[in-house]
Order: sequence, then structure tokens, then C-alpha cells
Amino acid sequence: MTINIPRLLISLAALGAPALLPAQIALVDERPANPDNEPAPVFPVPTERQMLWNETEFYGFFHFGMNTFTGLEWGGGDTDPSVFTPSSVPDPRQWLEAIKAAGMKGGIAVVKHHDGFCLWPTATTDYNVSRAGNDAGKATNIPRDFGQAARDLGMKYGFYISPWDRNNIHYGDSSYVSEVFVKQCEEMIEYGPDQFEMWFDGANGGDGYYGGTGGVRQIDASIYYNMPNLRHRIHSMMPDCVMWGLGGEARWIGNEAGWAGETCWSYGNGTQGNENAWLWRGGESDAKATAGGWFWKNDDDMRSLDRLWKMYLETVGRNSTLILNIPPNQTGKLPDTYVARLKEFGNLLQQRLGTDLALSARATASDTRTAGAARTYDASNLIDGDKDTYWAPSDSGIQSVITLEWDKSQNIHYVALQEYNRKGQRIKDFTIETSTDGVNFTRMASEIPTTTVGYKRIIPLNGSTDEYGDGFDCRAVRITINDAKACPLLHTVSVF
Ligand code: FUL
Repeated sequence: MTINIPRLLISLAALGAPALLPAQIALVDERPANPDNEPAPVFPVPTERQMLWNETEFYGFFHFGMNTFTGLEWGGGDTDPSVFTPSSVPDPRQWLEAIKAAGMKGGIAVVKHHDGFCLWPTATTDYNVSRAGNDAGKATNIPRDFGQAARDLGMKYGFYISPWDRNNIHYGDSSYVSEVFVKQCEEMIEYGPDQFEMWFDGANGGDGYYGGTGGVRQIDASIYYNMPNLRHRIHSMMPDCVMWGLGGEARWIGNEAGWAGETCWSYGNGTQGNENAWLWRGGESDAKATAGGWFWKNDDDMRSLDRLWKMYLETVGRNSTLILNIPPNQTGKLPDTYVARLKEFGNLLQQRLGTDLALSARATASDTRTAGAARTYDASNLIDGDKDTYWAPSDSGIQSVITLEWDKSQNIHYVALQEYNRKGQRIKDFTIETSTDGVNFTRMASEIPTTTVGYKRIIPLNGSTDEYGDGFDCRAVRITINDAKACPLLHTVSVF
């Protein structure tokens, strides 16, 4: 006997049963909803591009342009383009090699500051290098040469394009945004689709040259630049490019002195962020490696190694990135003294944070989440060198203890923790203890508020970001999570 399937469905429907096609009946999905038993996210969570951005951690900042030749910090936009006269074609490869030796993973170059002078031959304005005062100036193309050098050196790169433009006659009209600013950002794409950050400063001092009309032009930055539109246009061509500052995807840490709050959330504003904010915006700390301004002036002194080290610990070690400015001079290069100090700093970083003693430890935890189909949550995930595996306790295991032990005593200065941010930043309070015998533990760095962790938190066991000290000899380190928004998730513990 043959069954007439359409007729059968109609008669089932007449009986009140849903009319399912045979193919749908066969496709019942019996997989569990969460096969890996992953913890539920705690919102806000970062986008994948924000996750990638954080990994850049420590990068260079290069203020070079018309101000390098006028000695100004904020050019008015009225300086004749012929004043731009580097004595040789600027050499971004030399800049990037120098910061690579300092342990930086990438850099951001200013290609247009508030004066509006463009360091590439843009089609949007003739206030650019094509009208420079000498051949080296005319041959300058910072985004082209910076992007190429970064790719050659395996480094991340991006550009600073000032939204405020004190030269442009249209500044303040909508045509400036659509015909100048957005197009300048889009022109950057020609210089590499893999940029990690575009830097959009919020400064607007009001007055400027404005094509000779002068006067004061104030705008409301929250609407004038139409950032949602720009973000969409840039992301459709450069999916990994975080739009910093006015761009809304990463935030200014709230000072230019190289420090973040000891409590620092990746959402909210300023040095501490805000535990209850709803939009993910990791902190970036912009600071100068030299005394003086952002632009080069008579070889201002580089800051001491101790000062740079303190900045590093108080930014990268406190859930912020550090973008450190080193200004090229009128030759288009970094002065030798800067290059030498950067190398010394790289050596110091290597000496102090180059060998992770956790990799040779045994890691255990008081609570371990039940493994799923393709994921385990064991404490060994903390010391496997893999940022995509993580330790997790059960949902109720907010207060959990992680212990690292060694057979032989280790001399330790720092403990670094990293949360698995993909599921949200969670930890609110933790303590670190050490033990010389693996039995009796002593609390360390009790004078430091050990509250948030985030992308990375580095705790100096002596409580100091000034003194390196002699370190502590110990056989075990214990990390106790006292409070978190939900079960804490860490992907890495490092010990130096
Ligand atoms: C500030 C600007 O006004 C400075 O000139 C500099 O570029 C600094 C990094 O950002 O807000």
C-alpha cells in the first residue's frame, strides 16, 4: 500500500496536529544546548576585534608632522606647507625597529594632527606633503611606509587622524565630515586592510585658520562626526580595526601620565571604568616616553628606565594598554639616545617578565567545572600557554582557590592573572599568598587593592611599582578569588 503523504498531513492538520514535512520530522536536534558546558556570559562582553586589540598590550605612538618644524604642540592650520622640510625621507622602519626592541608589539603614527596637514598625498585637501618645501618632504608618505614596515617586521599598526581640522574651510559643516574626514579615513585602507586601531582624538579648541576665515568653530562631537556611519564603513573593509576614542570601541584612560586605576573595568569611563556600565570599552593609556610635549623639540630627555617600568606596571599591569609616544626629529628618524633607551627598556622587560615560572608549576584548584564535549576547565589550562583554554569552577564556585606549587623554591617578584574576557570581566576581589613550605601561607601585597583583573593584572608581591626588590623565595603561590560577578574564569596565571 502506498501512503499519500500530502493527504496524511492534511488530515493530521484537520485533527489539530502541526503539519510537519517528513524531512523536518527526521531533523529533530538532540544535541544539548551547551555541549561544552560553558559558563553563561556576563554582559557586556567584547567583540572579537576588541579581544584582538587588547593583545597588542604595549605599542608605540609617533607624533611627527608640521609641528616637528614649528615647535608647536597644536598648529593653527595656517603654517605654509613649504615649512615641512625633513632633511631625509622619514624612516618609519627605523621607528618601528626601535620600539620592537623595547618589547612593543606595534605602533600608531599620526598622519594628520589638529593643524590638518596630511602626511600622505590625499585627494581631500591640498594641505599635504605634495606641497612640502623640499624633495624629502614631497616624497613623504607616512601611512604607506609605516604600514609596509610594520608588515615587514610582523608588527601591528594603525593611524591617528585628527577629527578636528584647523586648516579646513569646511570644518563645522556636514560637508567636512562626508567629503574630508570620512574620505581621509577611507584613504587609509589603501595602506593596509589589517590595521588594529584608528585613533580619534576628542580635542576641539575652537579657533583655527579654517581656510583663512578664522574664528571659532565648536561642534558636538557626539553627533557631528557621525561615528556609527564611519565605524560601519571602516569595519566593512577593515574588520579588525578598533575605532579608538571618539570612535567608541576603546577608551581614554583619563590621564596622560601613564597610569590606570588599580580597580579597572573594561567598561565605563576614565581610570577605573564602571562596574555597572553596559558597553565594552577597554582602557588605553597614552603617555610620553620623553619629558616635554608630544612632538619633538630639541631632543627632550627620555624618561628613566625606572619611570618607564612604573608606567608599564601601572597600565599594562592594570587592565589597560599602554601607547607610549616617542617623537621622531627633523631628520625623520628617532634620535640615537631614544633608540638606545628603548633597547635598554626591552632588555629590562625581558629580564623581569621574560621567564614565566608558572610553566614549570603544578596547578590545582578548589573547584573545577565539569568538562563538556570538547572543553575541560582544569587548572592546568592556566599554565598551558594557550589563551583559548581556561579554568572555570562550577557556577556556584565564586569563591575559589588556585594553587601553584614547585618541587624547588623559586624566587618570585610578580604574579600576573588574565581573565577569559570573552565571557565578560567578572572578578571583583582576590588575594595572593605565598608559602615557603607549601603548608603555611602569607598574604602578599596587602597594601594594594586587589580587586579587578580583566585582560591582565600584574601584582608586585612587594606591593611596589617603584622598587623591584629582591623577590620572595617560595614553593607555592595561592590565589583566592573572594568575589566576582559570576563564577570567575581565568585563562592564564604567570609567575615572574
Ligand atoms: C591630545 C592632543 O590634543 C595632543 O596634541 C596629542 O595628540 C595627544 C595624544 O592627544 O588630546
